[in-house]
Amino acid sequence: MRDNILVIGSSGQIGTELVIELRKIYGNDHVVASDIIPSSEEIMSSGPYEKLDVTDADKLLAVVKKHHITQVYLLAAMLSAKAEKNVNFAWKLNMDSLFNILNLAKEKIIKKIFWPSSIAVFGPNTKKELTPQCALTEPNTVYGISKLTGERWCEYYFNKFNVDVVSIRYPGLIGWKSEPGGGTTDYAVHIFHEALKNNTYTCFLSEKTTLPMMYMNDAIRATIEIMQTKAENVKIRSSYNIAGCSFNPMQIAAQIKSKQVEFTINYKVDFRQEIANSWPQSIDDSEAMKDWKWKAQCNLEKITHDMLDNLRIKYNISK
Ligand code: AKB
Repeated sequence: MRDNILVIGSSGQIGTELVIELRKIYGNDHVVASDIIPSSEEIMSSGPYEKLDVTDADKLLAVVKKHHITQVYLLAAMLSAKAEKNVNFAWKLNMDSLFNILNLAKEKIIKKIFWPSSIAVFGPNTKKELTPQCALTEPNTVYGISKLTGERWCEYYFNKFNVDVVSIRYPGLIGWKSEPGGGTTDYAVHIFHEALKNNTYTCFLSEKTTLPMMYMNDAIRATIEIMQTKAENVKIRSSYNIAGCSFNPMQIAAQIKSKQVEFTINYKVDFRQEIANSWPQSIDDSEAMKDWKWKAQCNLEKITHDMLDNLRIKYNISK
């Protein structure tokens, strides 16, 4: 029997790109997009879409049954910066959504789950450079606490109920097809849009704030690769560290300038600086490399080149 896939959060930064890639692999009719708001034109016109609030367990079950869903990618979540301003709702959304999906697998209604964790599971006392898989996890943000708690529940459901759930700890993600919403790493996407539209950007993190980042192509590939690898290769059922490249606002600005864009960056630090300060600067992803052969391909130079090229087309700006 072919797998039928439900992507929850198809209008978000990852969902917008993941649905299209999954449809190429599994066929348009086998990948159902879902969100509380409509997804991109490309998604809406190329396959099934369901309006779905994942905290509504009854509606979720109805959608899963209607489309004979076997696999779920749960991407709906409130990210770090927004969660700090919406503590109770962020906790409810991030935890209820996960339990609703884990329980579907526990009851054998679905077979496999992808659930994203984040570098936000680490905290201010964690080793900052090449943070290992099993480093100290003492997050001090609502988002980080929800992701760490989610990791523990994923491992628990795997051990106790044999639920086939896999997860990766995403760094900050950069892509041109959609904009991020509510994260601390969002600056690394907005900077490209503003560079091309206004030739200037005011950054909410200080110039030397180094964070782990990843290009969306790598993130989508990692997501699909861990779902497709044999279950016995997945030795870690909480969540895997994965690394792309690390850089700070000053370095990304220098790359943008080196591509002949007239550009100035200013700094106006806000509450997101404290969140960024609590996170690692770079990640050791050797466990993912060993277990399911993960390897990132994009560096800052390639990301900058690709982002500017694609956004120039999007905004109809000539070189
Ligand atoms: C955020 O900034 O909140 C996210 C993340 C690192 O998980 N991009």
